[in-house]
Amino acid sequence: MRFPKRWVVAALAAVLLGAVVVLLVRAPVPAVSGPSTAALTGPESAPHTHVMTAPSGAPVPVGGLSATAGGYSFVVTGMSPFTFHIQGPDGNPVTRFQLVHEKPLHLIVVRKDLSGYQHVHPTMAPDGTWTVALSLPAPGPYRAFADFTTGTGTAVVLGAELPAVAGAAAAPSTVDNAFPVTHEGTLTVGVAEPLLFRIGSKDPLQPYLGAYGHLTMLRETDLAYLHIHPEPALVDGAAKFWVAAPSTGTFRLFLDYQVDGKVHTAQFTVTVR
Ligand SMILES: [Cu+2]
Repeated sequence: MRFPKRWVVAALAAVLLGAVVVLLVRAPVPAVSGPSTAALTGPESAPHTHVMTAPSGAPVPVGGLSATAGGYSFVVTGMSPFTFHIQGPDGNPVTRFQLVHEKPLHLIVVRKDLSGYQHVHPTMAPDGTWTVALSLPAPGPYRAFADFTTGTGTAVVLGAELPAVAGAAAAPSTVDNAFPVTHEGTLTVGVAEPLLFRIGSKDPLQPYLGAYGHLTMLRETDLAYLHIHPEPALVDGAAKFWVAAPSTGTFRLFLDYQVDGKVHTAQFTVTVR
């Protein structure tokens, strides 16, 4: 019995599509306790999984585009030192946060031109006021991202614009390019693709804040924010991330990692077509 050729082609395509779907569904899921890639609508107990299982071309959520989202607001109250609080849906400062990657809140600061990246961990007073020393030399402005999970399990990323501080010391960036870092992989819109980072040091990568790397991805045009963690084990010595690009365009990637007890940051520019 002979089938028309186009039936055979269609059947083959269906089998291949099935295989792709199986591969996507089987893609390893990184630590589900990581900071969210931007869940801004309602409770989100399993950040990252929406990205990992996103069907081809599905929208990838980003965060940090506004200071208010999901009922939470990033309220800046001072610049020297930098102080702020997170206002909750009830109008009061939030005082309960979950530890995510060993910290209750991760603060990323970068100048609007994507230079001067800093990743710091402020401390919170009992009334919900967060404080950290930030050096923000002119010219600004800067953008600050507060990445946290509330005590009730809502993962949120809020972004606020900060002015430069008159007289602030130069060179605050934590990007040190201490070792050559190479990356392999091609990013695709809406599809989680592997991205491997290899550190050119004689010592191996060590866990830092519970992961073999912390990848912050910022879109050049509007500073849309994604934060991603790798697979829990190294792959042939490399940190393996699964990254779904939210759109085409140019992105700046900042990789925080630890070698020989010291934290370093490498940066990359990636174009998604
Ligand atoms: Cu952090």
